[in-house]
Amino acid sequence: GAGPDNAGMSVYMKACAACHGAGVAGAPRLGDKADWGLRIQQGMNVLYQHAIQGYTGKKGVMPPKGGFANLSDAEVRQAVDYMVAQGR
Ligand code: HEB
Repeated sequence: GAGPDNAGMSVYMKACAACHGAGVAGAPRLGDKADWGLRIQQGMNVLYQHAIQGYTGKKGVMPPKGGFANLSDAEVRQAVDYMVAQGR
């Protein structure tokens, strides 16, 4: 049914899966608990900020909003929620 999880999944599929599906360019793969564990420990606010504003980490570059500047901050947060739920 409709809900935040599905909204997050659809944003993920559109804007994030190209890198996070296969782990392209150092991106943590969806569902890879080993890679997500320490990231999740940073807290959701850091993950949201990194996804919305972008950042350079040890493994590569996360572009702001995955390069989809048309996404709202709320949409990006929903995608992060979806990714974190798969990474726990
Ligand atoms: Fe990304 C990382 C989200 C898209 C690449 N990302 C990341 C993270 C998150 C995200 C949450 C983690 C952070 C931390 O750890 O702090 N993404 C996301 C989302 C999306 C995305 C939500 C959709 C919007 N990405 C993307 C893309 C790409 C990427 C498209 C490619 C181009 N990322 C990335 C990388 C990383 C990330 C490479 C890692 C960095 C380091 O080094 O850490």
